[in-house]
Amino acid sequence: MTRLTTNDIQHIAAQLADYDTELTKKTGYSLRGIACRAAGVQESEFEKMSADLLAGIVPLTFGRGIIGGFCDTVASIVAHIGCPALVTQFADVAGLAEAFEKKADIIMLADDDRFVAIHPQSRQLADNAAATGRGFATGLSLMGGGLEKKNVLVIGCGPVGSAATQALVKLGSDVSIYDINLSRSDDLANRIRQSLDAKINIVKKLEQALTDHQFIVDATPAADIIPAEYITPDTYISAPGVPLGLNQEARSKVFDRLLHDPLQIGVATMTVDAMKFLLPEG
Ligand code: 2YC
Repeated sequence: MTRLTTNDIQHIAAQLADYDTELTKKTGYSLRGIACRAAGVQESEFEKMSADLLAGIVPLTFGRGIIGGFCDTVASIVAHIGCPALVTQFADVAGLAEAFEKKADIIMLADDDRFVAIHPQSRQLADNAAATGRGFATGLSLMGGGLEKKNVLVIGCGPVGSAATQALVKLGSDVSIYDINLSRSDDLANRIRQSLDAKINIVKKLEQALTDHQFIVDATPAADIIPAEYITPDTYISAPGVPLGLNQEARSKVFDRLLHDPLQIGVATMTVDAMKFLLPEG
C-alpha cells in the first residue's frame, strides 16, 4: 500500500473542477458519474440522496501518523460529488466521538493499512482499495468504449489490482494478470475462479503481455513499469498505482488515453459505495 505524501495531494481540492472537465473529455463522465457507475448506483438517485447526508472524516495519528492535507482533501472530494463533509477537529477516538456527536451518517478514516468509509446505521463498510480498483476499471471501460470481450492486462495483484480484475471480469473482459510475485497472481486467479467461475490468464513475462495488450490497468507502485516502446496509438492505460508507472516519454506517447490520480476516483467511488444501501433499491 503506497503512503501518499502532502505533495501528492496538496493541489487536488483546488483542481477538482478542472479534473471533472478532464475526466468528461476522456470518459464522457464526471468524477461523480464514474463513481456512481463503478458503485452501480443511478447518478440521479445519488444526487437526491447525498445532499441530505453528512460525511465525517476523522484524522488518525496511529502508526506513521497524520498526512498533512489528507483529511481536508478527502473532504473536498466528498463535497465535490455532492455529499456535505466535515473534518473532525479532534483525531482518533475523540474524533470518532465528535463525528457521532455531529451526526455524521458516514465516517471515513485511514490508518497505514486501510482507508474505509463506514455507515453505522446500515453496518455497511466501503474500502478504498476495492473502490479504487473498481473505479479505475470502470474508467478504463468508459475511456475505451466498453471492454466486453476485449483483452485487458492488469499489472499488480494486490487489493487494488484484485478489485480491478474482478470488475473487468464482470464487465466481460478477457483479463490477464501479472504480479512480480507469482503467488499473488496465482492466488487472485484462484479467487476469481471460485467467486466468479471465470478463468483469467496468468502472465509470467510482462514484456510479452505489454506487447499483446492495448488496454492496461497499472495497479503497482512501480515508477516506470510501462515503457514508451509498448505504447501505440491504440493503447489505453488506467493507473491507480502511485507513483504513476509511466515516465515522461511514455506519458507523452499515451497522451490523453490515460487515467491517473492519487485519491479522487477511489474516494468518490467509496463514498457512493458507503451510501448505496440507503437508496430505495439498495
Ligand atoms: O491523516 C491521516 O489520518 C492518516 N492516518 C492517513 C494515512 C493514509 C495512509 N494511506 C495512504 O496514503 C494511501 C491512500 C491512497 C489511501 C490508501 N492508501
